Amino acid sequence: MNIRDYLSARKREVEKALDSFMLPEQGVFTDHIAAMRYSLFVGGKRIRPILCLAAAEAVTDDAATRDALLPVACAIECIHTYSLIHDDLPAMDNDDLRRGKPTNHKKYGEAAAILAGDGLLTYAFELLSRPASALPDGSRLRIIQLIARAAGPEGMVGGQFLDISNENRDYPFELLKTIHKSKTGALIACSVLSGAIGAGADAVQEEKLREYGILIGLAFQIVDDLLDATATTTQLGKTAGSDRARGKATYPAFFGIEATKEKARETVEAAKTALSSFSNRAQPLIDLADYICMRTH
Ligand code: GRG
Repeated sequence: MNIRDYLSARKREVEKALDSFMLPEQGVFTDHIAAMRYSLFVGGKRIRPILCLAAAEAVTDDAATRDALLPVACAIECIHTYSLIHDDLPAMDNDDLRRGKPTNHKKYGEAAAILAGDGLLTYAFELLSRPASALPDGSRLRIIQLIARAAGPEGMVGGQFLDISNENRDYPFELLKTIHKSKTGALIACSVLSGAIGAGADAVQEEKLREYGILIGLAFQIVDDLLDATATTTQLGKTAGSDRARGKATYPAFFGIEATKEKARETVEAAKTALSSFSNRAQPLIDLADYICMRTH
């Protein structure tokens, strides 16, 4: 299956699962649930849940084990969506457009958007902690810890804090790398590692997939920096050029466009090399690394 067909098949699978796991719009909390569902289903490439499932496929061909990871994959997408809702708020990036549609606070108001984000983050952990038949309790607990760490103060939230508190300041490249790895890389890396752990990876497989996840997490953000500097708002579905407007340090600001493209390519090649000992069941992960490098939105 080529990568485009693979991505659309997995996207459909993830969206079906998300719809079945997410609370229905009914009862006394209808309006709150509608705001959560709005951002969850307004679009999105579903890269993180797809990486989680593809990592599991690289480790096992047991379909039941892979299916048991669907709640994990969906929980990660809920956390990602919460981070986008909060990132768009007036106190943060103050954006009007996300996934090509009005941001959550533009549609529902600021207070409802904050709560939609809070609801998605919390609900993700409810989903993760539900007993899943084919996922042993030991790996489930490890996955929950891993995701909490990746999303929390030493991961995405901490990275966002560093990013915001250093706007309009000159800072060393090492700090930019830390921000990229924590703000964006951590959740992507943990999507891969969760899939590996849930599928019963051995220690060597786990280490290789950890390395792959960290590298593609970094590559993803390098490409995001490039797209922000070179693509249009229509292509991106969110405001283009916002990094420069907000005085953010980025790879293109440090190295220029061409050298940044080369760094993205090198990082993706290193990620693919980390998978050299896997069977051809890891092909989707290899293709996903290339897709991350070549993506246009
Ligand atoms: C508010 C706690 C908190 C964290 C925000 C993720 C994040 C941290 C901010 C988003 C800002 C941003 C645009 C970061 C660049 C990388 C990134 C996460 C892009 C969006 O991810 P995609 O491209 O989005 O996977 P879709 O819409 O396809 O899901």
